[in-house]
Amino acid sequence: MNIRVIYQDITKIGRIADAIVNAANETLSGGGGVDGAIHRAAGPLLLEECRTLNGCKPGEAKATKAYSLDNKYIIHTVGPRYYSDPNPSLTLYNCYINCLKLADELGLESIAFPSISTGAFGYPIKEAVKICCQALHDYKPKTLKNIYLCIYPDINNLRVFEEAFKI
Ligand code: AR6
Repeated sequence: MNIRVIYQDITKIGRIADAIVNAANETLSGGGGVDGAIHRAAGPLLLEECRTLNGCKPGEAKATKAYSLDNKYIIHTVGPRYYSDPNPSLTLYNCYINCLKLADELGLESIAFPSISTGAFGYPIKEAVKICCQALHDYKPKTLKNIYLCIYPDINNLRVFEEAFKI
């Protein structure tokens, strides 16, 4: 898998990513941060489909259509709340792995991730990037070829990801 760290609003990555990942919450009914941006960009039909999914547990992943966005799918995952999750590193690891698995099940070649849990859910960026690195390193892809890590809008977070993923 090619892994690229990019400074990019994930809602504007366009069709180079077959799927974009949403850092959602258990209700899948929208919110702030990247979740809010994705719902605004995809349009109100996204919320209608999300309401049929019966929520999502931390570490799990569920796919919807992408509606007004140019991607084929949105893969919604729920990261750990750093200060209350019983095992935040395992939950975060599961988020990345389950999104990758779902993308492969859908036959996708490319997927874009935001930095899951490092905003409202309070996961320290330096710890989160290690988990992200480990998960992407451990995963054995089937159809997936390109992974984009969309780090935005915080430049410091970008530097941390660039440092961790430099070859
Ligand atoms: N593109 C890429 N990354 C972004 C964008 C964007 N458009 N907007 C923000 N980020 P957060 P969480 C970064 O809070 O910590 C929501 O209310 C942001 O700077 O979006 O998993 C949900 O509904 C940060 O580095 O997600 C949940 O309730 C990263 O994305 C809760 O927040 C993740 O920040 C989930 O919290």
